Order: sequence, then structure tokens, then C-alpha cells
Amino acid sequence: MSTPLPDSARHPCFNPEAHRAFGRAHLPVAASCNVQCGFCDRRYSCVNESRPGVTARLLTPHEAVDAALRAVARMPHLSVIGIAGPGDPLANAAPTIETLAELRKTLPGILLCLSTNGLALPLHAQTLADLGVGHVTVTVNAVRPDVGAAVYNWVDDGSKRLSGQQGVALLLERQEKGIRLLKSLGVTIKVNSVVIPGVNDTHMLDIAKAVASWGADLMNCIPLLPVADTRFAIVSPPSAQLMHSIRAEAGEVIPQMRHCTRCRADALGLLGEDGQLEDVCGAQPQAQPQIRAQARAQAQIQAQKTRLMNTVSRQ
Ligand code: CLF
Ligand code: SF4
Repeated sequence: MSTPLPDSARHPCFNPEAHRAFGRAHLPVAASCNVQCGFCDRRYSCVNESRPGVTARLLTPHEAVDAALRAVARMPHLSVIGIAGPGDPLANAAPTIETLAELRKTLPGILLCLSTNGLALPLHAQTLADLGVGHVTVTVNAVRPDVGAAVYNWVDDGSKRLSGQQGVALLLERQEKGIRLLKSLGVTIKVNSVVIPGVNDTHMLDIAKAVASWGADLMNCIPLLPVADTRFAIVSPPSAQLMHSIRAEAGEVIPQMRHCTRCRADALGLLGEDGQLEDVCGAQPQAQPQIRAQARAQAQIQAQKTRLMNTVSRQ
């Protein structure tokens, strides 16, 4: 009998050797977000739009697990199921955790993965580790509030919406605490950093040094993908040469991922294959207004829960 591969060896994002053999499925159960990045717009999904933040439909936890079972049955090379949006998985903690818990029961051998901005990570790190989520990605676009204030429009702490450096300071505090906590719980951590020319492109080495000192295992510098109707819509993406030198410099401090394909929130299959979960879940794409209405409803429920938890923790 052959020996099973260690977890990171069969994770297509964490191991460059694995991405041609192993695939991932993203379950789009997390509609809303608790921060607003200047480059993000989750309103559109079309055949020409393959990027983080877009999905053809939102799924309930039950639908998501059903889709995952179909996907794994059809694609035995799927090694990872991730939750990566279209909003922030931990800003939608209830459906995210319900989905992960059910997956852990129904697909015990599958790797579980999650990608978050980190704002709610300290609150949920222990639960994620208990559920066997072995790989977590935290997006860190700045480690100084003055740089971050140019990246994020606002940061929502449930009871209040913080803008400028005050919001970023809170986000940074939570990202550091969350990463340190996850690391102490044995979770493998990648940091994604979106490179925005003129905003944080000269800040990547600082990010690399900071996140390495917090315990992150891997860094993924992602070139900005300008999206229409966002603050950075007219910013030119970094050149291949700039990305090469950023990764070379940051790579002196922390290993670099260089094969990211900037996946959709409902991506399916090998990285870069452009598959979508609806290919297996049999459901029709939703109209985008319906997705937005669902996202607003989920955001309201989550804001109420966060307010309640903040009140309880202050007592
Ligand atoms: Fe998905 Fe992300 Fe897990 Fe991979 S993607 S949640 S770590 S299973 Fe991978 Fe896609 Fe790049 Fe993300 S290629 S966007 S890094
Ligand atoms: Fe979009 Fe993610 Fe930023 Fe939220 S954290 S605004 S989903 S890119």
C-alpha cells in the first residue's frame, strides 16, 4: 500500500509541484464582506470575468456540501475544498462553519482551506483548527496604517464602520493576532498581498518581513487586476518585471507562491482550468441582483451577531 502524501504536498496552491495533479473546489457560501478593499467589486459574473469575488451563484451550506460531493465523485483529483468568497468567509461565519463542519463529516479525507481578510480571524481560529482546516490564507495588503489607508475604503467592526488609519490599525491587529494563533494551533498559513503600483508596491518587503515574523509559511504577491467602477480601475497593473523583482526580494525572507491563477469564488478543477462549480451542481446561475440581495441580508444578520458578541465580550 502506498503511503499517503503529507497534506501540503497535495495542496495545489501551497505546493507548486502539486498544481498539475491536484485540483480544488471553491464553495461560494460567503456573500458579504466586513471590509472594503479599493480594488474589489463583487457585483459581476460573466464568462469573461474570472477573478476573485465573482460567482455564478451563492449556495446554502446544504447546497454547497451537495455540490462538493458531486465534484469529488466526478473529479477524483480534487484534493482541496476551499471557501474563498465571494465575500469574506469569516464575515459570514455561520454558513462557513456549518459548511466546513459538514464537509469534515462527509469527506474526512479532503483538505479544507479558507481565505480571509483576517478581521474576524482571532474569533474563529480555534474553531477552524478544531474542524481540521489545515490551510488558511490571510490577505495582508499593508503592515503600516498609513499605507493601508490608501488600500482599504473602510473596515467594519460590527458596531462601527472605521475609515482611514483607524480602521487599518484594527485590521492589522486582528491579522497579526489571527496568524499567530493559527500558527500555534498547527495550521499552515499563506499570506496573499495584492501589489498596487504607486500604493503598496514598494511596501512588499516590509509585509514579507512582518508576516514571516508572525509565523506565515508562504507569501503570494498578486498583481492588481483593475476592475471597472473601483477606485483602482485606472491603475495599470504591475509589469511582469516588477512582479519578478518583488518576489525575488520578498523570497529572501519568506517562500513565494508564483503560480496563483486568481480564482473565482466558485472555481473548480485544476488551477487555471476555468471550471466552475455550477458545472457539477446542476443549478442555474443566479441573477446578479438576487446575489446582491442575499449578500445584503447575510451582512445584516452577521452585523447583528457581531454587535451582540461585542456587547457580551465587553460585559
Ligand atoms: Fe482556494 Fe485559496 Fe485555498 Fe487555493 S485558491 S482558498 S489557497 S484552495 Fe490558490 Fe486560487 Fe491563487 Fe487562491 S490559485 S486565488 S492562492
Ligand atoms: Fe473584496 Fe476580499 Fe477585500 Fe472583502 S476582503 S472587499 S471580498 S477583496
